Amino acid sequence: HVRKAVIAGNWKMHMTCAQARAFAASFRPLIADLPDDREVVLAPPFTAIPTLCRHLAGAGVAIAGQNVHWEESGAYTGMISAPMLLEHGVTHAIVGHSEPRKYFSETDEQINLRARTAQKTGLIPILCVGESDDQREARETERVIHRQVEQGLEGVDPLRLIVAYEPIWAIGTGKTCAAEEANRICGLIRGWVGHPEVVVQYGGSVNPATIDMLMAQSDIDGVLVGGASLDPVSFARIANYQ
Ligand code: G2H
Repeated sequence: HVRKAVIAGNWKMHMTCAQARAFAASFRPLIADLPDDREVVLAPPFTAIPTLCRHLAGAGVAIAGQNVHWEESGAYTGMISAPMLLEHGVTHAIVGHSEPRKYFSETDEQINLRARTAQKTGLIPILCVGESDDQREARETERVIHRQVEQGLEGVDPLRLIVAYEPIWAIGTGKTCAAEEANRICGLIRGWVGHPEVVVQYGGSVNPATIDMLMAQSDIDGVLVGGASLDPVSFARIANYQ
């Protein structure tokens, strides 16, 4: 890999502060000898961010928000802004994950605003894209992802960006996309972004048994891990991929 690999964990709505503290204590020694060709990022729930930052300080783990609002402040009950994240030392923010796209009807336009604000304030956006089961069946995969990339990245600098390809049918289902197919789509995404240096991750049921095969692909520069990032031993094994 020419590009530095980025191994990211997305805890979704899991982990209290007490659980995050216990995770950090177990995880820290397991990643002490990580090769320097890779970076580890963790996206805990907002409430666990200060705890995790404190307990993983100096361990070489970057912290991400699971989302970020496009306004820096304002009347948006329940939302979290980029300055609020930056104040805690957060460096990345996931935008456009399929869950908020589905449950909160987030649009590509809103996701684009989030990505822009993230970059403008100094956060690295992790833009998630991916097709649903129906779209895949209808052979619309490439068209759907092309649109998500194009609209999501309008006015966004490809150099301070991560794109995660997460086929929705592979999320939390135990079905991993075949490594060669994931690689093919990640290569297309790189072409659409139009910059060879952009980091493109694969996400969707990544686990210790599939990580080595995925990371051996030429266009997969990292992974976004949900379920398997909740267990320190599993996530450390993933971070220590061969
Ligand atoms: C996809 C992924 C992490 P999981 O949502 O973003 O979750 O690995 O549980 O499929």
